[in-house]
Amino acid sequence: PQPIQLKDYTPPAFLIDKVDLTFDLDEDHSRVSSRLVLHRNPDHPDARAPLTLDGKELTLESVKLDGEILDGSRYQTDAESLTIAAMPDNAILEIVTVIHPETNTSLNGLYRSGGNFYTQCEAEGFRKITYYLDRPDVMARFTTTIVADKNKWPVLLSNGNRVGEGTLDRNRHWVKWVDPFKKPAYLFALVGGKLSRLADRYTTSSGREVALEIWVEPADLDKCDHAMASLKKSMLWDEQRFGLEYDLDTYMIVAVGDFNMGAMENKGLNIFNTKYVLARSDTATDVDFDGIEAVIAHEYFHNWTGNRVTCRDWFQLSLKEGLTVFRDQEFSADMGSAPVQRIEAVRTLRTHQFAEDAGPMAHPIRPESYIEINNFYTVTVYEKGAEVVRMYQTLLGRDGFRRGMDLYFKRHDGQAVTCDDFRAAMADANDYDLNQFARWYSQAGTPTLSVRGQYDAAAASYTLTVSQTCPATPGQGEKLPMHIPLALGLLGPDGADLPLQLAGEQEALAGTRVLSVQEASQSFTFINVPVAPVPSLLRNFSAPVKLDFPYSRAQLALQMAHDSDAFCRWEAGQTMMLQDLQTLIEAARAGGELGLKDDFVSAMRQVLADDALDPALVALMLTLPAETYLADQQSEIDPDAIRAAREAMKLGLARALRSEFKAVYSRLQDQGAYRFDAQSVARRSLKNVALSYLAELDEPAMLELAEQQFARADNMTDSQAALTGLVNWAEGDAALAGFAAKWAEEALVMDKWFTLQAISRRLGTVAKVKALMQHPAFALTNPNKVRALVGAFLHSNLAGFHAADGSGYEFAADTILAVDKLNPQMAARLAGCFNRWKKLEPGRRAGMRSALERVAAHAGLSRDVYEIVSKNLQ
Ligand code: DPP
Ligand code: ZN
Repeated sequence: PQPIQLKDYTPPAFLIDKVDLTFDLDEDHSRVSSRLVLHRNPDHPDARAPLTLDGKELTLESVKLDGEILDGSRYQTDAESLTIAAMPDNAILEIVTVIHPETNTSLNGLYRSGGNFYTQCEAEGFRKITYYLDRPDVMARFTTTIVADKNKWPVLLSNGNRVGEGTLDRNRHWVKWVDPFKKPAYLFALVGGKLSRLADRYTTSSGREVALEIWVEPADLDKCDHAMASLKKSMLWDEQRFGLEYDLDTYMIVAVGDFNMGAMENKGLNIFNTKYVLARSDTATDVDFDGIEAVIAHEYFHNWTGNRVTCRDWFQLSLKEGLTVFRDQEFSADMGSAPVQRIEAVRTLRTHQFAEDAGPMAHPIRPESYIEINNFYTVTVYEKGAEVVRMYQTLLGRDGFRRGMDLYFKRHDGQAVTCDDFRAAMADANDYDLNQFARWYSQAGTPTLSVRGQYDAAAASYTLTVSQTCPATPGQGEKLPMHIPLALGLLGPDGADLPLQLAGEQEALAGTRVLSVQEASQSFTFINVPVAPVPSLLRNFSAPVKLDFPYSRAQLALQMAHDSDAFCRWEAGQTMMLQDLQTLIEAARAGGELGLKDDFVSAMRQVLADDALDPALVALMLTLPAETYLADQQSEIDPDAIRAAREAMKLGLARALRSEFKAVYSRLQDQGAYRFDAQSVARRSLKNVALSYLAELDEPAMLELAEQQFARADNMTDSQAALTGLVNWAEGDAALAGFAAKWAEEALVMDKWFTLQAISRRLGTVAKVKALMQHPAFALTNPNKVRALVGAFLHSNLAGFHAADGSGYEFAADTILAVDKLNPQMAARLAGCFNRWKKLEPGRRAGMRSALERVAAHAGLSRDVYEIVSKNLQ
């Protein structure tokens, strides 16, 4: 397979004004009739270019051009296209194709799930429905008529407004939808089936009445209230924060259990993974509730950032995704605790995106080439993309950012544009030079910011020297300096913020300020600094970089106890924790003692005792970094040493702070009936962190705490937390069995049951995972199940996956190949488990290499998996 390059972009030869689709849905095939009104694109360089439509896995029945049936000599088809060489400048093209949703296991295009019909068209699924110009810069007005059996598929949905319906012969009925907004094909959606609806209403700020509908399987109707509440909050928030209103009379969300991604923002008809819709307090955890609120918001926000203004080509994916993730993060910050949301976003970025940026798949947020676009729906494009958008706001301020957004919509509503257009709107609206900032879009890799401080007592000045470097990444040897906003404060000996005054400035300002770092190395001198300060750097994580500053342990302890910036407070604790984990890892490799340092233990004790701190922040400060994150800090990865070190720290803290954890647990234990609000979530999170430490102690009384919580819990957050503590011990078996019996019918709860075992240190072995794949609730065709069991094991169980005998690698290769036959997109995600292979110790490295080579040599590999394994082997 050949890579597609950004530099090869050319505008389409034809544009489509209007498309009328008729779907005739049935059990053993479906027929799609399409009528396209096309005209030649004056912006295309060749005025006589042929028309080449994209199409895959289609059976072509007929082609009509301006009313005339074309015989086979007038067009050509191959596996991926249909070409008509002799095309008039304006034409009406009618095409009939037959497709097989009933055997479509890729979950791309039109497919079946639980008997119903659903679509997923982003990025290139529409070409599996009919021949079309399947590219986002071709925007057309869609009309869709769906015909199907009345009893089997009573509900028939598509984009826009329902304009007609009726009955036909053979017990069939039809529904017609018109979408008044032009859109790219990737935003097309169709749903047909037996579904029930939760209905509500919303009145927009200008008085538009919008009907809100959430469509789910009938048994799930009692799990939609949180999603509906989240939708209404999102609609209000976007009006208040960005002045953006909804633009159709109906907003529909449909939940489906078989879905490759989280959700999809199809115009007026979002299709969601059930995981991001369904929640009842007894089936979903606080993390699930939070995720639903964020994803509902994310897809809703796409209506403006993605749909009204879309991407010119798929290289610009971050234009809509980075921006929309940033918007949903800002929304979540306003709905809950802003610092907690921020720290969690940073954890995700560091654990997953920094790893991607350091491995064989590293790419800038605007990639320059791809083999399979589905492989570029990445944490880099999404989460690092969101950090890049956040940096505009950090540099320009909230009001400046809003001015840029307003100009972006004023210029580009109804268009398909590029990341440069967004950056130009930000620059022009604020008269701010963002030329250097463009490097964030073109350079991959995580920059390191090295900061050194020099206090001059005689001059009462403090000079920070800031240098930046960025490591080489595949295809990019040399990097140029980036434009980096560095937010900081200076702490006095009591931990309070000192006033900040740069040399040359007239007055001092209190609190945080943002320095604009643009050179490879540059200095900033603060004056009137009465004492040597402790710098509080990268406040609120103002840029997606690694920070290097030689903090002393005492300085870290001061920041942990007093920094006014919650992120820096958490970060100081993480820094100390990482230093000590590193020491433990080295000790474990050398077979030495695995003891904790006193200053670390007492800093943690102080955190636990600080009543003024948000309990959620305390919980985060006590949460150890993931094994994979620790692995990424090593020059050579020894999975067993990492596990031993991490467990030694957990057990060491549990022993040292036993009475503190017990006190916290008892204090927070009884909270009354379940509520989902920031305060209740915070209290539950700290209580359950305390329980997770106590459950490490090999003491019957502590396990009894977990057993009691498991038995009494009225909500899934507490139930899952208790079970997590129990599964590492033999006592967990009864609890696991009880859990499975109770929730056998709840697919999303069974996903938790699979994951808990896949990542457990006691149960998470290749043999156990294989056995669980035979469980009746597991299905290799269902992405949620594959992610919950296989994905969790390969990606989140470092020591289990990297078993020294290489069995994890053989299992990974076998499973990737099996899934690839069904669903290449899903298989490629699993294949990412090899991305760290070059950093493993030599024995495991060899095992991983031969597993990778076996996959690469497999005949009939998909483009998706080919791209991942070939880039790994390069
Ligand atoms: N565009 C979709 C989303 O991010 C892709 N899953 O919301
Ligand atoms: Zn998105």
